[in-house]
This record gives sequence, structure tokens and C-alpha cells, in this order.
Amino acid sequence: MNGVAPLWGVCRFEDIRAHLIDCRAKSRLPENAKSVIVACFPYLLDEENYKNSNVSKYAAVTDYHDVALNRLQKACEKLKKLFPENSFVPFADNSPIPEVRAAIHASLGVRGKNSLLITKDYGSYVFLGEIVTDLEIPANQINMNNCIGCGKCIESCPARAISESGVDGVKCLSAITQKKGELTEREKELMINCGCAWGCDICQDICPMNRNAAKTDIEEFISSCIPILSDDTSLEGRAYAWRGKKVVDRNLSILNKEKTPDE
Ligand code: B12
Ligand code: SF4
Ligand code: SF4
Repeated sequence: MNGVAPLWGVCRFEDIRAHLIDCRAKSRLPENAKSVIVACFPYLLDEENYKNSNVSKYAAVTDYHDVALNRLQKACEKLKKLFPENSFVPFADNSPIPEVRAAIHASLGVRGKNSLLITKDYGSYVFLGEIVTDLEIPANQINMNNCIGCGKCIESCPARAISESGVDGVKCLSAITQKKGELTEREKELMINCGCAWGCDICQDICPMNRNAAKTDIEEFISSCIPILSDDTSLEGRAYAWRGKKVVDRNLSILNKEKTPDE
């Protein structure tokens, strides 16, 4: 198939109603929601940007919540002018919408065994955000395809978090890097072996469907890459800021201890 696939699509609210995530943001959903406009925000940069990186790719760029919400908010304002009677509410990540499921219903890509949305052009290196509205918009054709199923993500996951039935969100190293408090020896070892102070990219980097993933052209991401997290890195505007300095410092000290075992 030639041509660039669209980066946004529409799914019926009805298709995801039974799978809404219980969270505080749920109260912001418009009454009588009918449609979800789902948008992808590609974030992969040229390989040279990740040299000696100690954070995952999603955390190397500026906080995607800000980038996505800013753009979605502007889109909502335009839509409101066109349809003054209707409500348009933006969400990104911190959302009651199960975003991968909604994106698949909106025909934006396929679901990987690693549980992520894989798009045709940008692979799985996309963030998701959405506008929920009470306007009835024709939905894209429902396309519930899955990935090619090679199983490489399952074999390569260091935490053994992926199985045929999905990802265990507690076992996943990405979740471990976000955990508060003292980590177990096994959790520390996983983090040291991965070399990542925040997040984990192993099941995406191994995925053959990501081999030719296109690079982002979103200026906010291109101009903001900080691939190496250190004690002096400011947390401001970063995806790990919400967790606070204590957890980030703990992760850095786990990685640094490995580098200086005599200390
Ligand atoms: C909680 C969460 C996590 C947790 C748990 C993840 C998990 N897989 O369970 C942790 C912290 C581990 C995590 C890690 C990551 N996350 Co996260 N995460 C979320 C969050 C906030 C909620 C996900 C959730 O709990 N959904 C509810 C459950 C019930 O839905 P579900 O996972 O889709 O599960 C259902 C399906 O499996 C479904 N199902 C099973 N088979 C099939 C088949 C088909 C065809 C369909 C339709 C459904 C289906 O049945 C389940 C029950 O309903 C979403 C944002 C959001 N609001 O959706 C981001 C989100 C999924 N994460 C994202 C990212 C980028 C990541 C990381 C890559 C970050 C990193 N580099 O470290 C890793 C990837 C780990 C992985 N392989 O999943 C992106 C994914 C973008 C994409 N391309 O898909 C999202 C969408 C955030 C965003 N706004 O961009 N994440
Ligand atoms: S590595 Fe293979 S099984 Fe895993 S998501 Fe990619 S294509 Fe699917
Ligand atoms: S992000 Fe890392 S730990 Fe989590 S499922 Fe993927 S490979 Fe496993």
C-alpha cells in the first residue's frame, strides 16, 4: 500500500464504553458522548539522538502530555466554532479512554502482542491522545487486526511481562521504574541490565514492524531531546516529572552503583 496513512481517525464511543478506565478524568467526559477522535503523535528521532541514552525514547523528548494536549485543545477550539452546540473534550494518557483499543477501532493501526498500537508509517513509536465529543461523526471502518505475531517481543522481554494474553502491567520494567519506595534486588537487576533509568523500549526496538518506522516531524520533540538523565537534569517539562525527584534519583543511583561497584 502506497501513501502516508492518516494520523487521526474516529471511533464510536459505544465501541469503548464497556472498557472505560476508572480514573478521576472520567468526570470530564461530555454527557452523552458519541464519538472519539483519536490522534497519533509520532516521536521517534534519528538514531544518533539516542547515543549512550539512559532513558527510554518516550522519556527522552519533552513531556508528550503537554504537546498532545496543546494541539488537541487548539483543535477543540476550532471544532467548537464550527459546532457551537456540541462539547469537545481533549485527553491524553491520563484518560478514561483505553487509547490503544480506541485507536484500533479508529483504524489507525494494529495491536501488537506487546499490547501497543503499531501504525503503518511510524510503527509503535506514537503517543495517543483524543477528543471525546457528543457530536455524531461517521466512524472509520472497524479493523481489529493484530500484528504479524512473530513473538520476538515475548522472547526479549527481560521481565517476562508479555504473554499471549497481553502485558502484565505490574511486572513490566516500565512500571518498575515508576514505583515508589525501595526496589527488590531482582527489580534493580532488571533495571541495570536494561540500562534505563526511566521506561523500557525493548519490546518495541525488537519488533520487526518497527524496522522502518518513520521519524517524527513534530518540532517540540525534535528540539527537546535529553537522552541522558543525570543528577542535575531538571525534571521540568519531562514525562517523569509527575513521579518526583526521589524516584528519579533512586533509579539513577541504582544505575550509577553498577558503574562504580567499589564505592
Ligand atoms: C497503565 C499504562 C501503562 C502501564 C501498564 C501497561 C499495560 N500494557 O498494561 C505501564 C506503566 C506498564 C505502561 C508501560 C508503557 N506504556 Co503505557 N499506558 C498505560 C495507560 C495509562 C493505560 C493502559 C490501560 O490500563 N488500559 C486499560 C486496559 C484494560 O486496556 P488494554 O491495555 O488495552 O487491555 C485490554 C486489551 O489488552 C484488550 N485486548 C486484548 N487483546 C485485544 C485485541 C484487540 C484487537 C483489541 C481491540 C483489544 C484487545 O483486552 C484488555 C482488557 O480490556 C495508557 C493510556 C490510556 N489511557 O490508554 C498508556 C499507553 C498504553 N502507554 C503508552 C506507552 C508509550 C508505554 C510504554 C511504551 C512507555 C515506555 N517506553 O516505557 C510502555 C510499554 C509497555 C507495554 N509493552 O505495554 C502509550 C502507547 C502508545 C502506543 N503506540 O500504543 C499509551 C497509549 C499512552 C499514550 N497516551 O500514548 N503503560
Ligand atoms: S515483536 Fe512480533 S509479536 Fe511482538 S508486537 Fe512486534 S510483530 Fe507482534
Ligand atoms: S516495556 Fe520492557 S519490560 Fe515492559 S513489556 Fe516491554 S520489554 Fe517487557
